[in-house]
Amino acid sequence: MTHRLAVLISGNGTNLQAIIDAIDAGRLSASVAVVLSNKTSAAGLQRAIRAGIATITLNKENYPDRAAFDQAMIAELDRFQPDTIVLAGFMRILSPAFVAHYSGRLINIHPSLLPLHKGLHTHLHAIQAGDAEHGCSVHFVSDELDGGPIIARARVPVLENDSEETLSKRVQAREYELYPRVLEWRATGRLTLEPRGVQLDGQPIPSEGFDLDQLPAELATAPANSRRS
Ligand code: NHR
Ligand code: GAR
Repeated sequence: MTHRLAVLISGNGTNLQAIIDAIDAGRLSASVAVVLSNKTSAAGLQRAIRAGIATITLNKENYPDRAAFDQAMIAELDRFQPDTIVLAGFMRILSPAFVAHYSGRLINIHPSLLPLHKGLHTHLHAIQAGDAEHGCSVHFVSDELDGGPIIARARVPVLENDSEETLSKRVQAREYELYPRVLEWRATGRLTLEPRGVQLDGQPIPSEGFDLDQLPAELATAPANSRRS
């Protein structure tokens, strides 16, 4: 009955931790059915184990090509019957076959205000471009890298003396607010991807997604079962 998440990671897993914490705090009515990593060394795997969540690690060296690797991911993930596949610092590009298999169920958080700064090293690019603001975006995944339909974004200022590190920390703090929020809309069946675009409560959403700091009233309220932890 509860909405089942599969979380894909490659590294630290702090977004995974924010999701686990939101579930524990009653702010997200979902369960993490499985965590999959393409890196044996990913620290996020320990976070999953500590939370009693099943883990899968797949090493690309054991597969002849991307298609075979992605088919193996599909086979492993489908055993857990996930409702939503959550990319959380997953650093490997997904094949069209993978994207098609999970069409409308595959979501990513990207560390920029999309459509700005697609790809890697986004914080450096925002600084070098002289952007006054930066942030993160949650989007449905399509075959166009970081180009799928945007669901919501959160902004941060870029400060005078920011380094990649100081700016990324500021952005990540917002990721931990934004991702559980969006996933709660999924878990409660409010958020879907339709042929005509992203729908929330059966209505189209702005093409640049919602702004976390300017949510319409019906989205801004915390769920009834939320409690402090
Ligand atoms: N796959 C598809 N099809 N579409 C997207 O939008 C995807 C995706 C897979 C991952 C996350 C993404 C990000 O948020 C993501 C979005 C990895 C790379 C990359 O270049 C780029 C973007 C993202 C993730 N990966 C290299 C590769 O060859 C490897 C880089 C590395 O291992 O460090 O896969 O930014
Ligand atoms: C996050 O900041 C996420 O936005 C970014 O990597 C970090 C992962 O941190 N994602 C990408 O760059 C995707 N290419 P985490 O592993 O601690 O959640």
